[in-house]
Amino acid sequence: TVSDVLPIAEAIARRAGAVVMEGLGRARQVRQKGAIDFVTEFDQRSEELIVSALQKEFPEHAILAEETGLHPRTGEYQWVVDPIDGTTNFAHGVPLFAISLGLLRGTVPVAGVVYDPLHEEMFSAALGRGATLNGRPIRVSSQTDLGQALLATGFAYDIRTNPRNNLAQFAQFQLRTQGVRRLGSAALDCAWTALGRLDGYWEFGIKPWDVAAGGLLVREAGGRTTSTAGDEDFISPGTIIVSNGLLHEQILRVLREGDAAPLPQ
Ligand code: LIP
Repeated sequence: TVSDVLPIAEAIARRAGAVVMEGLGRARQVRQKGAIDFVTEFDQRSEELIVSALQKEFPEHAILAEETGLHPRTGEYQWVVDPIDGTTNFAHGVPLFAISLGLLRGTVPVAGVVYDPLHEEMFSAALGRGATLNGRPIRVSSQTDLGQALLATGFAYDIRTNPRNNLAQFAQFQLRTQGVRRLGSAALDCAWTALGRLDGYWEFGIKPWDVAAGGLLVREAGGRTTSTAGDEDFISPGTIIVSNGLLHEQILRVLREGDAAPLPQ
């Protein structure tokens, strides 16, 4: 079953986490991918370790990794790998980033791990088998009032050129919640929603490797994961909302109505 891959994926994520932790505070940009999008040597070393380990353990599985792209296979399973989710935080020495390994069957996430090596927090889930933190079951929050909710979001690397850059939505939610955090790691935004530290997270222009594992974590922790249009498939559109489920329709309404959405009484 798909849950059989979890111990292997967790062990690989831990090994990658150890490599990344060696570089905290001393990472150097080695490749500029865009105006504010770059790679450190530790992204590369982490990804090399993960990809070669996955190819050894699951030779029939394809892999899509953030830095080296697609390693195709003919089977139905594909790993999506973010060797350091929160690269910008990591490169600046900000201690908030994670390793994310998601397993897709088609575009449906069926297993995933998100590992935060700083806090030694291993988030793990398999389809239909629940979500755990360090082996203990986790559940989303029970918050029902958006006005009292703590949300997170992020901004894509094309924020300076893309008119739909999420800044308007950031302001609209700030006025309609207890607060919105921009933590810099989509994988942890999702994992913390699954754990109930956050009540929800949304982002436009997100990549499969950022959110495949995290989106499953939230579903398996009793929450809801959709695209920002409310579709079940959040991988193909490259947009996401995760929430405790109770707040999902309220979040969709603010994204749909913008400034016209009701303000808290
Ligand atoms: C990052 C995401 C973050 C998003 C950034 C970037 P990376 O992933 O975790 O939520 O806002 O634009 O995509 O590049 O650090 O793996």
